[in-house]
Amino acid sequence: MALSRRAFIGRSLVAAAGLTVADWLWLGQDGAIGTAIAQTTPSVPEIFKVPPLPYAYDALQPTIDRETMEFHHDKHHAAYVKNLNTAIAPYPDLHQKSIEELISNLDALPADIRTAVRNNGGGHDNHSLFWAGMGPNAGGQPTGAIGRAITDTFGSFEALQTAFNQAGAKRFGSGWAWLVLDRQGKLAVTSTANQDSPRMDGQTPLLGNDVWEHAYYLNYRNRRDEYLKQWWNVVNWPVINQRYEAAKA
Ligand code: MN3
Repeated sequence: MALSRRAFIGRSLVAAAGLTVADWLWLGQDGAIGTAIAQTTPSVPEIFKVPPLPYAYDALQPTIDRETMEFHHDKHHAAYVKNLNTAIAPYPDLHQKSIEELISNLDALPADIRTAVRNNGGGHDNHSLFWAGMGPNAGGQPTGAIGRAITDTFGSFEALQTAFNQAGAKRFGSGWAWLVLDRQGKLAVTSTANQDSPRMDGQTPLLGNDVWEHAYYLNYRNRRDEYLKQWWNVVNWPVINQRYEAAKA
């Protein structure tokens, strides 16, 4: 018995939407399927996940307000992860790779997903570093090996702050300010556009500040300079020091 036209179209749409047959049967009447597809997000495999914040949404107040943290972590970061997973879903060979491996060698990726991984893989890695590199009751002077390296390289912590804040302020449009370990194993201040990662240039990111407007606009409005200045109050130096020692090892 041949499938009716309705059944054929219905099954095709069910497959396209990632619905199960049971979902489709439950939908019932003609016409309901289109509405259901519009309301049902096709399932995206959870290859990468958004790491939970290691502190409460309001823990960084008054430097970063609760609402900014909620939207930034739960909406912005989640979108990068979902888009990254969607991009690599058709390529099982990529599913076991770390995010560092994926974005450190973009040329090795299939050409049709290179831009998506650059933007969304970069976004995932940058934000994961960002959350973990901040904390409540933080800030102050950098300690340990990173503290000594900062003094040796820049002359003082204040000189690093000045260079870093300038990098963030001068970044036109959206991007990041960074303290990195460069290819020669030396500390350096850089800036990247959009969600590009220092890893894409063979550098290791140690400390990054997000200067996209979504990171500060609710609280600081257009005053990016003020955000950059205040942000040092939430830098978690013990974590940054661990990254430095791991990168040097
Ligand atoms: Mn952001």
